[in-house]
Amino acid sequence: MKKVAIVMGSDSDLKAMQGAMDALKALEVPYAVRIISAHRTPEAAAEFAKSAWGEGYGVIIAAAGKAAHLAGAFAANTLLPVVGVPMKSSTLDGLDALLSTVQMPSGMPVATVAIDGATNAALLAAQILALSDGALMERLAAYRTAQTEKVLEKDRRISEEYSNL
Ligand code: RP5
Repeated sequence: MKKVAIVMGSDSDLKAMQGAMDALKALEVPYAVRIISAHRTPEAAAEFAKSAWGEGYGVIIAAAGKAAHLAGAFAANTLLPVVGVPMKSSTLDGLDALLSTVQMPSGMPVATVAIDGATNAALLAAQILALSDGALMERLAAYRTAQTEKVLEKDRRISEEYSNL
C-alpha cells in the first residue's frame, strides 16, 4: 500500500496535525511524519518531493503557517497529489497561511483544506489512495457510517435532554 507523508514546516505545527495522524491510524493507512521547511531547509524540501514517489508515497500532506510555501514548494517538485493545510500559527490567525497555500498559479495544483484542517487532509489523502484500494474504500465507508451514527446519537440525546414539548 502507498504511504502518506505528513510534513510540517515546524515542530510547533505538531499538535495541530494530530488529527491527521489519528485519522490515518484509524483507517490503517501507513504514514511518515517529517519536519521540513520551505524556507529553513529548502534543499531538503526539494529533495523530499523529488524522491517521494520512488519512496512509496502516494500523497503528501504539507502543513505550514505564516507565509506558508511548503505545499507549493512540494507541488513544484512532484507529480504526487499535495494536500495543503494552512496552520493557525500567526498573529493573523492562519489567514496568511490559507492565502499562501491556496493561491497556487495555474498548472501547479495544491488541494487546500481549512485552516488547521488536519483531519480532512488525512481523509482526502485516504480517499485518493482508496481509488486503487478497495479495502481502504470499505474502511472509509465504515468511518463515515460511524460518524453519521455519532451525530444521530447526539441528536437523540440533546433532543431528549433539551426539548420542552
Ligand atoms: C512555518 O512557520 C511553520 O509551519 C510554522 O507554522 C510557522 C512558525 O514556525 P516556528 O517559528 O514556530 O518554528 O514555517
